[in-house]
Amino acid sequence: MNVVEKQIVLVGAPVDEGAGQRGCLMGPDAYRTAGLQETLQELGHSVVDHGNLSPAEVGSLTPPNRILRNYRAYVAWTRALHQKAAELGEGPGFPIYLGGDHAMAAGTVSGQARAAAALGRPLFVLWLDAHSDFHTLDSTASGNLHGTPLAFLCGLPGFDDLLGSPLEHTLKPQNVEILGVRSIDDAERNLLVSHGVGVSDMRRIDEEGIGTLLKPFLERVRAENGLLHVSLDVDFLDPSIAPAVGTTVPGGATFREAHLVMEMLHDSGLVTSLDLVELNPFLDERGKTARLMVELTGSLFGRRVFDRPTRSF
Ligand code: NNH
Ligand code: MN
Ligand code: MN
Ligand code: MN
Repeated sequence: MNVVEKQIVLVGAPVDEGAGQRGCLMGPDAYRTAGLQETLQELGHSVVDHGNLSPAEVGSLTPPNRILRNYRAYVAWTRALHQKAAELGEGPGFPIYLGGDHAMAAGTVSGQARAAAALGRPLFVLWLDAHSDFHTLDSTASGNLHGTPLAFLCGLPGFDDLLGSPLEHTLKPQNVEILGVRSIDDAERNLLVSHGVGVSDMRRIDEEGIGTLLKPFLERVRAENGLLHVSLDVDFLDPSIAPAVGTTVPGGATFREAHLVMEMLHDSGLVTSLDLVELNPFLDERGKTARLMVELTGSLFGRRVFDRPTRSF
């Protein structure tokens, strides 16, 4: 086996306030129950579980828009996760953030970006999702804050409360690739286009193949000596194989497409941190989705059915 042993750190982020439905707070324990740690250890990695994080204490805040739901919790979680990710990102371990809804990525990715900047490396982000999560606090129509983290991370205005000051280490929109998207609100579409975010929707996946789309992005990460954060939203997957998510959208990635992405990411050796987000165990069918997410994570960490020389992408 051509597996490079990694020191994996599990961080539970039971963020429940960003989604429209409750239940994502049970996500970290569902991954533990589905055997995430054991799966990764069987692949030869060392794994430590740091347990679940708590939100930071925050003082009084005035939400900038009355439609926003649980704004204070968004701020509190972002601050706690940012701090943790900034520390882990500079260390030797590979952090896996166990969500929790996608609002958590405001903290995990901004922390990883801060660490990347301290290491003098650019951070790239692969956002595997049915949605683009590129709303500002003004443009969201649902008020569900899990629809906003990527806009915050790319430095769009209006998010200064999240860390108490403007985000210092923003992502370059061209260094973000959203793959698998099939639900974009009009306001988001305009923002994605005007900022130049990389977007590959399901139609392009159908026409060109998911591997063909992923390859040039990985080549760019390598050419620029980048670090790569992967943010995997359960709804990237087709609802038939992954029902445990509050925002299912038909026509998602198949079992094989999702595995190919993870296998290519593994072979690239480029991934340095991972979010597993939006798992809502309350909606699962006998642990099916949690188990699939664990299996996909195993593929990202070197599980292969038949050993063959590692291909580089
Ligand atoms: N765009 C919608 C909103 O802002 C849906 C976001 N929901 C997600 N994102 N699950 O991944 O409400
Ligand atoms: Mn999402
Ligand atoms: Mn700095
Ligand atoms: Mn989504």
